[in-house]
Amino acid sequence: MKGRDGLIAAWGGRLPLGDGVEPVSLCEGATPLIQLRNIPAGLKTPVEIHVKYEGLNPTGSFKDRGMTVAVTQAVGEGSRALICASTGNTSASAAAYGARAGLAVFVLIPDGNIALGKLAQAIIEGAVVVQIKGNFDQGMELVKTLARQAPVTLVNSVNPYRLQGQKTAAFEIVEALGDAPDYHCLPVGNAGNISAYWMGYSEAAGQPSGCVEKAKQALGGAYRCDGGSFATGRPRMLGYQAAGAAPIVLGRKVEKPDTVATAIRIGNPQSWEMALMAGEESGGWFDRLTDEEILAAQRMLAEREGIFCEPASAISIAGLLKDIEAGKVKPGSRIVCTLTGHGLKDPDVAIRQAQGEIKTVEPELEAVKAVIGARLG
Ligand code: AN7
Repeated sequence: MKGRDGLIAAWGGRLPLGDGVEPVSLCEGATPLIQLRNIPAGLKTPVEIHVKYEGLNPTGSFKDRGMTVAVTQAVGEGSRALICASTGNTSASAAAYGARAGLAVFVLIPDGNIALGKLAQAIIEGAVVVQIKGNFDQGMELVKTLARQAPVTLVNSVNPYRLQGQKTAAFEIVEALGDAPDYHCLPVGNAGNISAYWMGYSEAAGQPSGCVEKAKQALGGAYRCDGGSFATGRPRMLGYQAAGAAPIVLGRKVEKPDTVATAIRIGNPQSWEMALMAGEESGGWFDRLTDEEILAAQRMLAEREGIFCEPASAISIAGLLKDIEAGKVKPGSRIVCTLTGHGLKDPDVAIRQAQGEIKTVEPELEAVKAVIGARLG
């Protein structure tokens, strides 16, 4: 299967790394595109929905796509240390790729607002974890300054190599479907991923985009996308934010962002401008969803399709279903939603959702039979 050896091996000709570079890889990418069956069957509007299950990357999120490219480049530049601010997944990915490359890794995380699985990953992979008594946006400002003053490479998505890696998800989708979908739905936090997908779709279709121009500016002569176009069109990009952390929807920074979807608890997105370009150029839009809507979608996906993603990822399904209901999505469309992170990242939220449903009984046949009878009737 193409991509089994990691995405630099698969897509190197479209990435800003020299020929013959030794990739720092954990065999990321080539994630499944799963067509939903039961959820679309229950809708009044006929649509085809696929999910790009990025939770199956090596550290359980899409961040690995960007990290393999950013860390490979960092090693090539002779860097000895990585730094990032993170709501969790970037830190887990930086810790893993840093360990693989033998680099020191420093991660700044918001105090008390990071999912347990992500914290476990950063710790076991040997990163120096610095909890700041503040939020992600404050951490982001700190690491941007630190990267200018100390010998550390910043691996947040303001590092242009990150988005180059992340754009490969769009390439994989075009390959899997034979062309671009009609709509692509994503959670939006720091807004890097929606920008990266739009770059990828634009390059795949050989069409111009402000996002590609930005990447060319940032990368200079290193920018590369060989091999020509292999799609005829591009999707409308739909970006969803949590109601308590919706700066792009509101058109202003949010000082104290808050949401159960801690991954996207971000009030000042670093790729704000590029995300707006992606929305405008594609004819897409942004919207916000409440925590209740996010959790309902997470649960629906798990119960009806057997797919477990983290809360932030479920917002893409929550937003899509709401927009289908509102008649904003053309009947007969083919849609892709990215499930950005694995459900196991955040066991606390999942278990809280299931509370009251765990039956405790005596270790006796009749007691267990009563539970079975109650469910099957
Ligand atoms: C599961 O890890 O920002 O809009 O520091 O973990 O590209 O930021 C995570 C973001 C969506 C939002 N889904 O993507 C971090 C971090 C999951 C995430 C997003 C994140 P961007």
